[in-house]
Amino acid sequence: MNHFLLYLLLFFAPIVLAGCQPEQEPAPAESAPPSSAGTASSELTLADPFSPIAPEGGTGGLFVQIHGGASPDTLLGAQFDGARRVELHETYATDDGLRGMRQINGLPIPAGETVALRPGSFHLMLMGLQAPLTAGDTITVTLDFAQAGVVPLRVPVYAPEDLPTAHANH
Ligand SMILES: [Cu+2]
Repeated sequence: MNHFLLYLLLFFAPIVLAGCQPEQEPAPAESAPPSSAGTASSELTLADPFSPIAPEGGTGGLFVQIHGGASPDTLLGAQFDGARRVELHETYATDDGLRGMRQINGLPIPAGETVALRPGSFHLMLMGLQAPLTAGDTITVTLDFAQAGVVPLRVPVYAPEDLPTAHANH
């Protein structure tokens, strides 16, 4: 049932980027391949991460924007010490107009493009939380990329009304 709350959040929160950005340095990729194209940033970067609050034993969500570097990469998954496991998910529309979500093994990050993990789309799920995710906390996770390797990321935790995707008048 904790998952049900996240379900509501994922599927009914409007996808709007608020003006308030969490203070967050984009984590540089540790071993980005050398750039031959010389366009834009050569390294993959992460921006605007956030997680909604979630109870102990429940399931949390993790959202972030991934800006591709000079070479294509693939997000393979993530690790979080405070969860039993982390899964990479996508949402999809069923034949009868409903939406579901399912695990995927990798998410391509094309060179120079931004791929958003956001409610209602791709996301990471923190399953079996050993402690609650509390508003105001910051958790540290690591994202695993096929090329960039392990990239640490600090993620602020928000109450539903403070989420970057929060509805203004609900
Ligand atoms: Cu999911």
